[in-house]
Amino acid sequence: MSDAETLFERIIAGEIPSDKVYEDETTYAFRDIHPQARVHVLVVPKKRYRNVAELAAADPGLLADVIAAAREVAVLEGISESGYRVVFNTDSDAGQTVFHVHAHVLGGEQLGLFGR
Ligand code: IU
Repeated sequence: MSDAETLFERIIAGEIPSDKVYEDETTYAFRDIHPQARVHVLVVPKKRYRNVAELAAADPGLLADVIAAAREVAVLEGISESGYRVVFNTDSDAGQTVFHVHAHVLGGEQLGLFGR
């Protein structure tokens, strides 16, 4: 297991500092260190799965917790009315770099279109 694979577990454990936005029993949310929008928060389930596909197959209830936490983040960040995007980069072509599933919550400005 590489450092990148254990990084979010260490953030959740408080071993690496993070700018926490929200936490509950099953999820932890913190600001992305390289924000791609005015609001860019990562929501991570405390239990580790490699990507959203594995999470959905193994524990759909925990996936629902992640989506609900993303909604809480949007409310806390004041973007629940203006709108926001929830993204799960999944494996190579999507550019996933940290293999502990996480939802990107993006908003606070007009976002560009998807694609290349
Ligand atoms: P990705 O979906 O796996 O590509 O997203 C990983 C994100 O984790 C990416 O946006 C990084 O900026 C972010 N990140 C972070 O917030 N803190 C870190 O220490 C590291 C990556 I490494």
